[in-house]
Amino acid sequence: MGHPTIEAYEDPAGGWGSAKSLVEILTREEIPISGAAMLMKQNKPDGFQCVSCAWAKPEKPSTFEYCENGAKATAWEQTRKRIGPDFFERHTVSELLGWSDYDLEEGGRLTHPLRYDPASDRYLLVSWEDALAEIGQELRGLDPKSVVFYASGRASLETSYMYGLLARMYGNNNLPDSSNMCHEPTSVGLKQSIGVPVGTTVLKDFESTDCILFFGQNVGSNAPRMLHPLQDARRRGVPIITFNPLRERGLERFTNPQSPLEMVAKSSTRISTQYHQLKAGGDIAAITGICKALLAADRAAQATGGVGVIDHGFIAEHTHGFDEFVRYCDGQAWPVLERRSGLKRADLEATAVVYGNAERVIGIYGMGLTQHRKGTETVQMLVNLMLLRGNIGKPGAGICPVRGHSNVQGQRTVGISEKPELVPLDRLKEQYGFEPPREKGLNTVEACEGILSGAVKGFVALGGNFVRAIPDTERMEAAWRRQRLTVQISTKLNRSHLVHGEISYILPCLGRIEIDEQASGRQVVSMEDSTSCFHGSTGVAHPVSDQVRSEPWIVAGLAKAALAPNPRIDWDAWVGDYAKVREAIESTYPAVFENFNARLFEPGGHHKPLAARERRWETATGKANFAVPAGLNEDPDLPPRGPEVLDLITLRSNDQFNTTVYGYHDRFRGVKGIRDVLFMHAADVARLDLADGETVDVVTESADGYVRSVQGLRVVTYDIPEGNCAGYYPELNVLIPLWHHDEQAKTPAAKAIPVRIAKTRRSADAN
Ligand SMILES: Nc1nc2c(c(=O)[nH]1)N[C@H]1C(S)=C(S)[C@@H](COP(=O)(O)OP(=O)(O)OC[C@H]3O[C@@H](n4cnc5c(=O)[nH]c(N)nc54)[C@H](O)[C@@H]3O)O[C@H]1N2
Ligand SMILES: Nc1nc2c(c(=O)[nH]1)N[C@H]1C(S)=C(S)[C@@H](COP(=O)(O)OP(=O)(O)OC[C@H]3O[C@@H](n4cnc5c(=O)[nH]c(N)nc54)[C@H](O)[C@@H]3O)O[C@H]1N2
Ligand SMILES: [Mo]
Repeated sequence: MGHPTIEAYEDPAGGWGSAKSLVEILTREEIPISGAAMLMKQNKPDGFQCVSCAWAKPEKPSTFEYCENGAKATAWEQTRKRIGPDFFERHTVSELLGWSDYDLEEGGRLTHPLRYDPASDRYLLVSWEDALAEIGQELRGLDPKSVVFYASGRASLETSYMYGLLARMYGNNNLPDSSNMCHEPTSVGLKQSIGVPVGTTVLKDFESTDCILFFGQNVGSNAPRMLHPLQDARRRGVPIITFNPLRERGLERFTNPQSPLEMVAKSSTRISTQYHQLKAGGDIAAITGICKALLAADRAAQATGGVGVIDHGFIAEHTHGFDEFVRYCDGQAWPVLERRSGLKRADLEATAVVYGNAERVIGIYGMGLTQHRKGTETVQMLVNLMLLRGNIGKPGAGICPVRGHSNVQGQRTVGISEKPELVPLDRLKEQYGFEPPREKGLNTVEACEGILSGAVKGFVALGGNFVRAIPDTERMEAAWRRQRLTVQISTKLNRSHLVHGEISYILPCLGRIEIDEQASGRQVVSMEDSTSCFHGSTGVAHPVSDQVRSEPWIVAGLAKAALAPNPRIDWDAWVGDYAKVREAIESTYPAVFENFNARLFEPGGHHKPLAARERRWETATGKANFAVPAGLNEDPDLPPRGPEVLDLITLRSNDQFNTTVYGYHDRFRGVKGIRDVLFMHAADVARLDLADGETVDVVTESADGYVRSVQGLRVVTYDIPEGNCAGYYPELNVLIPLWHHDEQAKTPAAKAIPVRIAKTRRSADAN
């Protein structure tokens, strides 16, 4: 990782830095530059869908329809490096527990099915036949209610549909997915407010929007391809107003690395026209202020005989709860809004002026809104603002949650949900002739609670790195080991393999980039992007080993091993031809997947119907609902806190995909060679008698009796609001108490965790 350096980065997002970073990773993963031709197939109609983020893919892809981080994801999956049984001859599991996330995955692709052997403390080679037989036998021996089927949002629609069916035929709805840690407040909040659990914006809306509000999403690192429509919008003069505690480079300036002209001229586009560095958890207060300013402007306009600033026609015809919402806004005092948001009244009024003058506004957001104790209310507060001027259900406008994993939204669409009411269970019953379980299943937080209490005894994971992604690492790891059975379907080694149950398997699978040959020939799969658009995907690279299996093959294998045969499901036929799975999906969801096989490769994909886009409101009131928050605090935590308690934000660097750490270079934030850092405001550094570069320990402020601490973080003085600090996920997950989650959606609140900071005591003092 080299010598750690911290220095301000002056270049725009994209640009030459991005090109250089790409060459570095292709070289490190030993991918010959000719192999980089693979990248030309990324997000193309005849190629594969990128395995990185879920951002929409355009109808007319450019030659290089990938970004720096998408290319890194490809290089990471297609690395020449391998982890086979010989790797475990050299390393015991206990030894590997001391390795970093980076070192574990950097070992390469998993090539063989493995079973944990307690006698030697190693994973040993096992045949697929024996693996599936023992897992099946164990699953049959466990109470179905005690087993969890997790999914990390990468697996295809086909695999996900089969996986959901496996869980339900086995006997539970315990189907949490990464969405539970991510955009669940979107699913819950938008459904209540506007009747759809997903965003209403499509790529085309970016072409005609005339204002963009951007809350809590780090586009330059986490959805870089979105910088293209943002840049286009800016060129048309569209204002972009950003609310983010940190000054993220992608939200400031962008050079398109795929434009020779911009690269040579070193020109860049200014992205945000206003940048408001609010306090973590200050969004409810900030948006309340904007709404308050709009309502005031509206009254003033009406008093002078004008038509007003808010869309009274839309509100009367389409919404419910407006009067109560107005009373709420009127009841909030400016000084309180200023204190809680950390912004000035003038900033919020300035936003209101721009917003009020625009006809078609898009409201974009990410984890900065959802990962809070009041994440759902915060999302709904943004919807309230959109509703004031009818910005839902018209071209060029809409709400735009930026989803995480490339098929996380799609997994929910085809039945990976712990909420039985979201799945057409009667239809499944009719189609497959079994009685689907009707009681609610476990979401991520409840699964963790079940593991802590001992109620959960078996855990099957379709991808991901659950143990590392969840809060309360120390408590959870200890409890995790008490499980009877853990099964991980994975491409790369990670900590969730090392912290394992009594009986534990690693089942290696093909990645989406690889060619998938089955009985009927070469298979294609499908996914849904952030804008509810379905795309087909075709693998192009050779499988990493002849011992890896496709995800549908593995899920079918588990189903055949664990379930009694069902004459209406021929798992082998599905595996032989995924088109048959798509037919089954269409039959379960006829309205959403009409003509699925025929439309799979339509240029630009095809959209699923969304009632809210047509201003049909599938809510309890039949209208779009204004939702009044219970208070201004996104994080109503502990009783009075002293000034020494800071709010910690955990976030991603530019060199990682979730728990997958590609490297130690967070270029835009100027941090190289180190991840153990704590970004702090200079005034807090001084007030706490610390110094830049000094090493500190961080302890969570919690009244539940557990001590959660991280030692040895390096202080980096940074442009972040006073009272906030920030550091990297997943290293800091140990600091997040499990109870620190959104009340409604139960999403772990990974932003604004109350912590205390102190100088690291040298080991001599500590003894
Ligand atoms: N390269 C890459 N791409 C990714 C991922 C990755 O790890 N790497 N992860 C994928 C996944 S699963 C997801 S969910 C997305 C995540 O993408 P993001 O939603 O961008 O997630 P974070 O990195 O957590 O960053 C959240 C942003 O919110 C800001 N923020 C923090 N607290 C607050 C707050 O209280 N209010 C406001 N307004 N802003 C706040 C932070 O400063 C940061 O800029 O990206 C996806 N794409
Ligand atoms: N503190 C804190 N915690 C967070 C967050 C945060 O912002 N802060 N963000 C949360 C969010 S938004 C999310 S989405 C979760 C992410 O949680 P997860 O989705 O569980 O984690 P990932 O890191 O994406 O999983 C990486 C692993 O997936 C496996 N994998 C990769 N590709 C494939 C594939 O094609 N098939 C299969 N079967 N396996 C594959 C590899 O083995 C790899 O090691 O973390 C959450 N945790
Ligand atoms: Mo996510």
